[in-house]
Amino acid sequence: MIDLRSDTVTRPTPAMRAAMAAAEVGDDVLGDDPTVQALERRTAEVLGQEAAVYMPSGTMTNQVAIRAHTEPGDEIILDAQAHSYFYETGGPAALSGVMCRLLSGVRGIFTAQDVKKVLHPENIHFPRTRLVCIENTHNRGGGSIWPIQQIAQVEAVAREAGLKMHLDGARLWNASAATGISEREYAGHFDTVSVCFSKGLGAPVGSALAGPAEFIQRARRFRKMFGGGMRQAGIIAAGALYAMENHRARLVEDHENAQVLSRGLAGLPGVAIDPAAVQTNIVICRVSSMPASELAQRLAKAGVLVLATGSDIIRAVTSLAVTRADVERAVEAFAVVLRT
Ligand code: TLP
Repeated sequence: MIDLRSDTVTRPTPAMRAAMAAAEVGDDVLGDDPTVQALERRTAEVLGQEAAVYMPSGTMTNQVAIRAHTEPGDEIILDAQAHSYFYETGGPAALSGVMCRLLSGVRGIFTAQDVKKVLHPENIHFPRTRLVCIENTHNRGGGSIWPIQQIAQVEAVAREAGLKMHLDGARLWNASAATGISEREYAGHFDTVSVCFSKGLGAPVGSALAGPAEFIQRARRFRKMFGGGMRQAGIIAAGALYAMENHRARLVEDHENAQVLSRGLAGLPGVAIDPAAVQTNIVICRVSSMPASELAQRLAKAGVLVLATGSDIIRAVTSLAVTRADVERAVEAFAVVLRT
């Protein structure tokens, strides 16, 4: 099977498993796991933030961030396609009791003006707006990269209005690999940053939330409350640390493979895709000759796994789990299925 469903499907490499097997561990809830601590320190350093806290998932780092930035009844501003809103099971409402003010960005990317338009005047009728969330790269935007200037403009509007900035950087690594702009430079525009080790970097489990030391201490309480306090988590943290140190540079290979895939798909009947719009490792195309779910099923029979993320939308993601040859074979499978 060629698995293009997500970059979450990657399995730990032998070297990563060796690092995990050799990890020193302790009870992290009691503050005793040296490997978790090393990962947290190193993550904070890479992101240029004061502190970081390791959690089981990107959903938890985002939702803990939202919870720690807000109180029930507050409002947060984010794109309508943002993972934190679209794919996190109603977390903002259920876990934080906040209102989501949704923006309609272009491929998940909105403007400072969009934010300005939804700010409330100081008045007893309105919820208190607290937070602007940005996702970079943007998943449902097709791995789109936020221009750093545009982040700075949004930040300026947010700061002026007294709002905090949170980055869902599940794939910040991909943005940095593609642009050469460091993770630290992107992160400098935000109060808090969530990063995932279990996507393109290929670690089996985990994400981190980075930010000011005092905020991260508060986030630790919510991590515990949400059930994310882990014990000998050094075993998995070692995989995350290994991934962050060794797998960032190779992400450009995934981006090249996404290019090969998108160019291959662009030539096929009933597929709409602009390869120039594919900036990182996520390839999204529209299909017109059959429902996307049916195409996904037929491709699976031909040995290629993709996700139908809309009635006419197919998503294919390149990662450590797929080679150039796999991607070429996937294009052939698409061609066969679409022509029959
Ligand atoms: N994304 C997954 C699915 O949930 C859709 C995927 O396959 O792409 N932020 C972003 C931008 C994400 O893409 C994801 C996962 C998360 C957060 C959540 O991470 P996890 O899966 O660790 O909770």
